[in-house]
Amino acid sequence: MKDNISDPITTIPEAGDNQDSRPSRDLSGRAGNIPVKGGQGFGIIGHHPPPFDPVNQFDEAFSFYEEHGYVVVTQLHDREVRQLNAVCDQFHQERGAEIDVPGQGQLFFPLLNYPEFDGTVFHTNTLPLVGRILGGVEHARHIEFNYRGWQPETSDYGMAYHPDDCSGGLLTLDQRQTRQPYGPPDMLSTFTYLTDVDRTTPCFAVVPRSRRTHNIQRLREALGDEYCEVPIWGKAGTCCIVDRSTIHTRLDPFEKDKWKQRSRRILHHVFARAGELHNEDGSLRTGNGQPLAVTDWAFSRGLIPKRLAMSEDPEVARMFSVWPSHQQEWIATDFAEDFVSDPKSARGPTRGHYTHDGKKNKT
Ligand SMILES: O=C(O)CCC(=O)C(=O)O
Ligand SMILES: [Fe+2]
Repeated sequence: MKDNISDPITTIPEAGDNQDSRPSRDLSGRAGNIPVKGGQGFGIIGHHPPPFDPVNQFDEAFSFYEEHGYVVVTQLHDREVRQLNAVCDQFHQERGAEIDVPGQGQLFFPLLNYPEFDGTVFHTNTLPLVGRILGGVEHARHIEFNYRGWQPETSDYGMAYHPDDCSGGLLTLDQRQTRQPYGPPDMLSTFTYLTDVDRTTPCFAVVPRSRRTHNIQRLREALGDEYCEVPIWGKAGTCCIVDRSTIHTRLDPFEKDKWKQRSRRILHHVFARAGELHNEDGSLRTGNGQPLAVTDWAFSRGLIPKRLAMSEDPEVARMFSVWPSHQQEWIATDFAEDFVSDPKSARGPTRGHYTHDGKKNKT
C-alpha cells in the first residue's frame, strides 16, 4: 500500500535520547501541548479550505486527509440538523445539570436509547470516506459515540491540545512514529456540528500533520513555518474527519466578550480499523479493532444496545461487533435494563442508582 504521509516527526529524536541538546522550552510528552501559560497552543492560526463535497470530491477529500491527518466535509442536511437538535433539546431538558462534566461541557451518549442518531453512523456522506481511510468499509467498526454541548454561562474554557489516545493504548507513540507505511490509521474520529460554529463559539481545532507525535512544541520545531493550528469554522452539518491521534482541542471562542459568545453542539463518533495489517518488515500491526478502555465516569461510553449489537442486518452487526468487557457483561444479563445506570445515556427517568460514577475503578 502506498504511503504518502509526510509528517516529519519521525526525524525528531525521542525525548530522553538527547536531553542536553533539547531547547529548554521543549517540554516532554503531553506537557508540551501547553506551551503558553494560560493559553491554548501557540496561537499560530492556519485555515482550512471550504468543506469538500464528500460525494463529488471524494478523491480530493481523501488526498487532503492523507496529507494533513484531517479533512472537513459537508455531512448533515438542514432537515437532519433540525431533527437531531430537537432530540438533543429533549435530553437536555430531561437531564439538565446531570450531564455537566467538569472540563468536558455537557457530555451525553445517545447511542443506547436514541435510535434517532443511528443514521449518523452509517451516513452516506461520511461512511464511504471513513471506509476508504480505514482501508475498506468492511474494516470499519464503531467504538464510541458521544454528544457534547457547550454554553457560555456554565461551561469551562481552556481545554489543552491533546491527541485522543490511539488503539485503546495498545499502540505506543514509538510504534506510531516508526511504522511503515503509517496508514491506514487504527482509529478515526468524526466530529459533526449541530450548530453553526464561528468566532463567537468554541470550535474543534486541529494541528495538521500531528498524528505521529503527542507534543506540539516538538512538532513546531520540525515543521517550522508550516506549523499551524486550524480552527474548524463551519455551519451546522459540517464534519471534520480526523485520525484519532491527530492533536486537537475545543478552542475557546475568538470573541472574548462572554455576552456575545454563543453555545455549540457537536457529535463525536470513533471508528476502529479491524483486520490484520503488516508492517514493511513483515511484523504484525497492533490495534486491530480494539475497544476503548472502560472509563468509570463515562461508563456507557462504549456500550452498544441490543438493536445494534444483535442486529439481523449483517452490516449493522459487523459495524457494532467490537465489544468491551462491560458490553460482554451486559450481554450476559440479556441487556438488563438496570445494568447501565449512567444518566449520561438515559432516556426518561433515570433507572436506579448510578453505580459507575468514577468513585471506584473498573478496567
Ligand atoms: O469539543 C471539541 O471540539 C473537542 C472535544 C474533544 O477533544 C474530544 O471529543 O475528543
Ligand atoms: Fe479529544
